[in-house]
Amino acid sequence: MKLIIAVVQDKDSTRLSDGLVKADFRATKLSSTGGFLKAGNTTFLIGVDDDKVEDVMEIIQKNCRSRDQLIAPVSPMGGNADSYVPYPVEVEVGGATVFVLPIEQFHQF
Ligand code: 2BA
Repeated sequence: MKLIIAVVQDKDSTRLSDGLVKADFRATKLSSTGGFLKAGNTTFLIGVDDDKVEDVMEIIQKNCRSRDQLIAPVSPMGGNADSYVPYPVEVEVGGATVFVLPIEQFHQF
């Protein structure tokens, strides 16, 4: 068994959940925040049998797309000066960042 952790953009999260439910996969959605943009994103935890990992990858690829995002400079006043970016930055935010981890045990009580 594997645990798939997928960080996706909020805009794609409903479509991805619908795609997973439709294909009979179970998932948990967590609200998360990107460390770089400090913007909300969604993290999916999906537990699946090894032979289903590729099916889940296809669903993720089909439902999540990358977008360019322009980050406007924000004054550090009252905030953390370490994170201040003094000029607009355009970054391409990926459709999904996916980790696949081996699961030692799975229990449901
Ligand atoms: P963020 O950390 O907010 O990053 C958003 C996008 O900003 C990234 O898109 C990347 O294009 C850019 N970026 C991130 N760090 C950067 C840096 N130090 N310098 C320049 N540009 C940078 P993605 O790579 O597609 O990542 C989308 C989101 O996936 C990330 O949001 C983060 O929440 C998660 N993520 C990406 N890589 C990760 C990793 N190795 N471990 C954990 N989470 C990760």
